[in-house]
Amino acid sequence: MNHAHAQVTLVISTRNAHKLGEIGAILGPSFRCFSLAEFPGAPSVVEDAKTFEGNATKKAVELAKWLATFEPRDLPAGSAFVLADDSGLEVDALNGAPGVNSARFASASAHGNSPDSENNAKLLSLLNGKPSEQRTARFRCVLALTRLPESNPAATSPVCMADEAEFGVELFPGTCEGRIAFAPQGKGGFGYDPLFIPEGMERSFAELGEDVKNGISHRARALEKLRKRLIG
Ligand code: ITT
Repeated sequence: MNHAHAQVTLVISTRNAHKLGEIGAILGPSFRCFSLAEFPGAPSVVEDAKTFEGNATKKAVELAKWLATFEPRDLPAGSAFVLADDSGLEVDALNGAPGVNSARFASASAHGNSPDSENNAKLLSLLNGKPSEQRTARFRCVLALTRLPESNPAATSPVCMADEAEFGVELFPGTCEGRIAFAPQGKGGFGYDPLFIPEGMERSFAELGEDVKNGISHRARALEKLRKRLIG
């Protein structure tokens, strides 16, 4: 390992490849990121909390517990963390919906994600007839960070009994204000990006491209706080 360039190791607790790509691009080379693709047995988490904070915490802690208990591989203990991102879109005219349900807005099931195109179509239809000034919205992101506990070579699952409090989760919020367009615009990004026009701009996140988005997004703002906390 090259110690001239100190790295923080993160295991990113997401199954959303777009989020993963943005997190890696924003954090850059000072962070060594593992994804869930490298841990195919990791449990999937039921996101049933009512807040972004609650769901981000669940995603971080459940993966940390599993990694410590079942995956004694060579993650550098002490400087390795699990990072989870829970995020979504809050539309003022819809009293904050879709909010924590953003990924499954158009889904009949409480836990199954729905396709982005269906979520966007549902949002547009609910805002049908609303003028620009009634289309204000924000993206919100809450990151949850927890240190990876030392795995126990004796393999008697020391953290099985641990509850969430023991994991000392730190939360990093970020928001990006904007408004909802009248029709999808642009092909970049993911999720609601074709419908989200950030404040002060005329084009959507999907049109602005990843460099612009990653400079001002909710995720970028939350990750900036995380970077300050971990490497100053
Ligand atoms: P993981 O839980 O595995 O991380 P997920 O996609 O299910 O993946 P969330 O529960 O946090 O993640 O839901 C986030 C949803 O909010 C996402 O699917 C999009 O619909 C929307 N969203 C969040 N950030 C976004 C962004 O930067 N651009 C567009 N839509 C975004």
